[in-house]
Amino acid sequence: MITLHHIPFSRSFRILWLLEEMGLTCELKQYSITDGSLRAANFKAISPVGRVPALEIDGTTIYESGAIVEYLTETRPDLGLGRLPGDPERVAYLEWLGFAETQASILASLNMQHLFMGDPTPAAPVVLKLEAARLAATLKAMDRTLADRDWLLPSGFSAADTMMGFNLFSAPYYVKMDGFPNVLAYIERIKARKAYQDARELDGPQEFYKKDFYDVPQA
Ligand SMILES: N[C@@H](CCC(=O)N[C@@H](CS)C(=O)NCC(=O)O)C(=O)O
Repeated sequence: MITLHHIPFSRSFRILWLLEEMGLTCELKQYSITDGSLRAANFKAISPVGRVPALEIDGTTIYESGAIVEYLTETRPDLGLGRLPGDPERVAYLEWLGFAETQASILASLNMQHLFMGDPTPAAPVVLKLEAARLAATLKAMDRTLADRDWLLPSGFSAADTMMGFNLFSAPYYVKMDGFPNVLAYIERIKARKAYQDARELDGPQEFYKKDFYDVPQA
């Protein structure tokens, strides 16, 4: 039995999607970011600062999405979704796993300020502008990479795409995507994958974004 601790439209989607790509079924334990369930003592025993994803598997429990991805791909190498030591794409693969959190931390900052810090502490426009520009820079790097390939690594789809791909469903709330045509085409390729579609069915509706685009407010 595999158990995934999950919030719809959060980083735990990376793992839900990867499990679908691997043909592994899991039990989903659903949480909400706003109802206090992440702060409960029984969940903090699983994930010390109360964050998702956390995965119970093979008699152990792992938190941190990148660590979970590495564990899953390294313990199931026959499924071909990781790039193990010795693989010529190993370095690029590890870079994308880490870069996914560089990009996600910017998104988390934008989410925090646009969605969770309303009155009486309005977010600072200068910070929002800076974070949107930093997000655009990460999209530019992806767009350059995707100019000559379908997936982030030249040999084809990998778990790096589930780590990075998840971020791309939040980025358009903060950055106009028309400047990144290769990323837009990549998003369409992701949406066409059966495992992605099946994971979305299991995911449930997102509860964060209330409008299509969050612009930088005028100072
Ligand atoms: N680096 C961690 C970040 C996990 C994380 O921050 N998850 C968010 C959801 S996307 C969360 O659980 N936030 C709850 C909170 O901050 O209270 C990972 O990649 O797993």
